[in-house]
Amino acid sequence: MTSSTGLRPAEGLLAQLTMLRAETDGAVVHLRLNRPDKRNALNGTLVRELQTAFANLPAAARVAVISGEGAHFCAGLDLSEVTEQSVAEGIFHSRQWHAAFDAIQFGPVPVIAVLHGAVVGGGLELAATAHLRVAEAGTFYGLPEGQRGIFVGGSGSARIPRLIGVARMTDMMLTGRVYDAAEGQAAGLSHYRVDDGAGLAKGLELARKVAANAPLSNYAITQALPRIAEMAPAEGLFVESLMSAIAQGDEAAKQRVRDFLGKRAGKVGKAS
Ligand code: 1HE
Repeated sequence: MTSSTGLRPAEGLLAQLTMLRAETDGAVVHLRLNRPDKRNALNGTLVRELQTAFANLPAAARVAVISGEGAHFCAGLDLSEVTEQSVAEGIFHSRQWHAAFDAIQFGPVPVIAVLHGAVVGGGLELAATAHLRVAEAGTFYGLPEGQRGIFVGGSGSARIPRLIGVARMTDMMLTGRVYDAAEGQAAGLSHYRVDDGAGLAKGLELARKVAANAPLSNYAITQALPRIAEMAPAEGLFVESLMSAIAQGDEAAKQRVRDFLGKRAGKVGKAS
């Protein structure tokens, strides 16, 4: 049955996931963390299901949206899983998160995270894998690893400083400082801030816009751009030239340029 969001339950492998609820309209796939009784804390099953979902998106998928069921986006690492872990198990556990989170950031489609309530610890690490973040007014961000006697292990040390800088992340981890939605937005944690309850609608609105772009252009933006930004300028600019020629050579790009020149496409800042 199609819901008010225009999405219907996904079929196939995505329908078999137990801690993620998947729905789709074809181009947009919405994955909702579905463990609200534990505030969507990320246990091994949920992390593996995220990896499975992103490795098995339907061929028609053009963009994915991640959100959380219940009062919070995600309470981070399921702390009940770490108390008896050996050092070696801790390393393998962290590497499993890296594999799953890489599958999100470096998967085939742009990803939009819709945030509300707690976005803490591994929940913030998960949010940082997305290419766009929408935060509801009641969102709050924390990195309580310092207080828990642990360290980020879900790629937060690589991804979060690229959003807010090492200095802010150091403060959040050392002092347990919590950012509210407005502070998070100012620091660079979210791209869009909306009223409570309006996050998914905004996320889906953005998703449908992004899905209307040429797929190769979206791929270049989400996969080439962040890599080029990590390169020395000379190497980066060479890759930029290759990527831009590849994207431009695609028939979808040629058609879009012809549409603009033929006055059949919208102008910047105006609806088409
Ligand atoms: C959990 C977890 C969890 C809740 N692991 N079980 N993350 C944290 O340090 C965050 C810890 N959680 C919290 O601070 C709060 O739960 C929240 C602010 C997120 C939400 O508060 P609230 O009042 O809505 O819920 P609650 O009553 O605290 O929790 C409801 C249940 O979820 C409760 O279980 P119950 O059996 O007593 O009902 C909680 O124990 C459970 N729960 N959060 C396990 N995180 C790869 S490295 C990543 C490192 C980290 O992520 S460190 C940060 C961990």
